[in-house]
Amino acid sequence: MGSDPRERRPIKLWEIAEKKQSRIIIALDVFDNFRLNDRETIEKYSMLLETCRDLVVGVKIGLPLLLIAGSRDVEGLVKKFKEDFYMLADFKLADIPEIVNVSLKIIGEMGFDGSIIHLFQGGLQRISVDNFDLFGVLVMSHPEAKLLEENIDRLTVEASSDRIVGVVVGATKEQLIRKIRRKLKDKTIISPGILAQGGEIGASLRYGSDFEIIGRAVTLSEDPLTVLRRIVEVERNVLKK
Ligand code: BMP
Repeated sequence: MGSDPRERRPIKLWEIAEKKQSRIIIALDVFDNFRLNDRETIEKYSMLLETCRDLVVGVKIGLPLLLIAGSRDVEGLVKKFKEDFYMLADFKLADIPEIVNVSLKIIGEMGFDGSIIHLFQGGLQRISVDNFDLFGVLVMSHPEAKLLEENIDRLTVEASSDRIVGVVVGATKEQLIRKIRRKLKDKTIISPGILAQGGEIGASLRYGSDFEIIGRAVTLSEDPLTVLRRIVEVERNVLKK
């Protein structure tokens, strides 16, 4: 696989990135200070996605939104926006292959394009990935994620499976991004931890990551569009160099 984004997997993610000239995946989480009920939270995010249609490539949805809004409303949100965004389920699955397969089937039926799973449990060869993308967690962004880092070489071998299209590597661990980029040349690296966790905008892209995952800096902002425009501008300048 070369450096031409059109050749890279997941195809839909890279096609949207090319079209929008952006590398942002937005994380839709839920926080106490929203002071919204479940339905209002979905409506808030629906409005946010309408507003940032041209700037954001992917949408990452995790357990907090699923648990508060319920699977039916999350499915509605996913299906409403899946033409414009790459929809990524982040339930960090880690179970026996039979249960992972059942979970992935349901996640796929909800309209998601891909899913994040853990790698440490093994059994990837028994996971079915027909028309569905899997991202493996390699390095987490929080400082305490030592067990993963101590086993990075073994997890990287696991991630090299053809069932895995991409890996999560924290934006706060720049040297590890560089190391993993060298080892997993054809995998898409997505990096959370920008701004709210201390990662500098665009820095992970400089070290070899492909997409930056951004949550609170946008979702808790009074002016998300201005924040997103600034991030896209910085990222474009990094990628030009
Ligand atoms: P924020 O930009 O608000 O810190 O959000 C980061 C998002 O990325 C959250 O949804 C979190 O679950 C996710 N994430 C992370 O922060 N670090 C990881 O190592 C893996 C993640 O999925």
